[in-house]
Amino acid sequence: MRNASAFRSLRAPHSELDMRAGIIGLPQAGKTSLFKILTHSHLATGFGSHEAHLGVVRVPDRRLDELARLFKPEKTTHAAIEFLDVPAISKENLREASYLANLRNVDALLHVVRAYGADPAPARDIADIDLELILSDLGQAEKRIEKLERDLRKAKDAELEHEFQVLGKARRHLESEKPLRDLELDSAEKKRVRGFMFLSEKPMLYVLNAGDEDAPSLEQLRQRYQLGGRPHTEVAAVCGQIESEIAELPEGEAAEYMAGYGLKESGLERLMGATYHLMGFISFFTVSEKECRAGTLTRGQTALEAAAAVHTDFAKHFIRAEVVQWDDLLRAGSLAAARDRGLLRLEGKEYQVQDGQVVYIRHSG
Ligand SMILES: Nc1nc2c(ncn2[C@@H]2O[C@H](COP(=O)(O)OP(=O)(O)OP(=O)(O)O)[C@@H](O)[C@H]2O)c(=O)[nH]1
Ligand SMILES: [Mg+2]
Repeated sequence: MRNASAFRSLRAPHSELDMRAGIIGLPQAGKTSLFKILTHSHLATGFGSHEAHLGVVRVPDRRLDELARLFKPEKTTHAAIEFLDVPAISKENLREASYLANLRNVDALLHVVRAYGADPAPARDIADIDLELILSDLGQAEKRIEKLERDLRKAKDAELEHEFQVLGKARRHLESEKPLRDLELDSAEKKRVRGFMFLSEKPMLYVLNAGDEDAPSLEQLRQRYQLGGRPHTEVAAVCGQIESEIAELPEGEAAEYMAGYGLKESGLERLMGATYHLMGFISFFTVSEKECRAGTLTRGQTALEAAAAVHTDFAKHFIRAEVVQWDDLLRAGSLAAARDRGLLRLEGKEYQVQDGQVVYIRHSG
């Protein structure tokens, strides 16, 4: 855990991150409360803070824990997501180069929306913040377009022409006050746009921060405010106040409090589920006496990509992948036993890894 000025560039303390996410929202929406729920850190909330916070969260996974009980490895490594809590979004902040740079560097945004207290208006708050992101992107796109126009007047260049054409599309979309995350592009165009790290292009998790009275019915908030159905977005809810306090308690006490409030799972588990769903992430596992580890892929990624995620050499010298569903392996008791029972399947480079599979890479390296 580190504190850092919001206006300095924050760098990841760990190189092995599965994802980076930025927490944004209006003043007092509950951003720091959410950060505490995620990172179990002890921070003061409610001071109109000008500090940014950076924390790495180990993604809880019962499947990995059970595999680790079987293999008793020296090391168990959960997936890791870095969260960045920045001061409230405002026109001023969005003009700060370092504030922008921090947000541009994340893979997804979590927008904390006030759904507690008097007259909550999540749809309005979401529209306001989305508009700020859109205007910031528009400024950025226009600046680049002007430069491209100057350069293209001097010399023709196919690459620059393509960039010019894609940015024109993006600008028209932004001018109609729509976020880039719902602009349809082909894969070459998408790659171009991604290079600019536009804020409104990032997948977005809307996190409704509800009052205590909504604790037993958090799943219903999404319907109440009708926030579903937007492309590349997902909706989750927390009770910021109580859940950030519960996050500071020892595990046994936490369970008791959660039950008392009618909370069915921890805020961390709920938010991780929504984040994985938003990103289209699946988990695969690698197991040995040395290390049991959760790896992250997006749905549709292959055995070769899993190998590369474990070790670049494994991908280079890839022969075959042996795959087995985590609970089949657990019941068999060992990889050898699973192999004997025909539970291990031999797959090639192009095989699409499924959520919950243990992947054993055979390589010639
Ligand atoms: N009643 C109620 N108050 C809340 C809830 N969540 C947050 N608050 C209030 O809002 C204050 C701010 O919460 P924070 O998590 O610090 O909000 P923030 O978005 O980080 O605020 P800034 O960083 O100042 O923009 C808290 O101290 C609470 O007083 C909630 O669920 N219920
Ligand atoms: Mg804060």
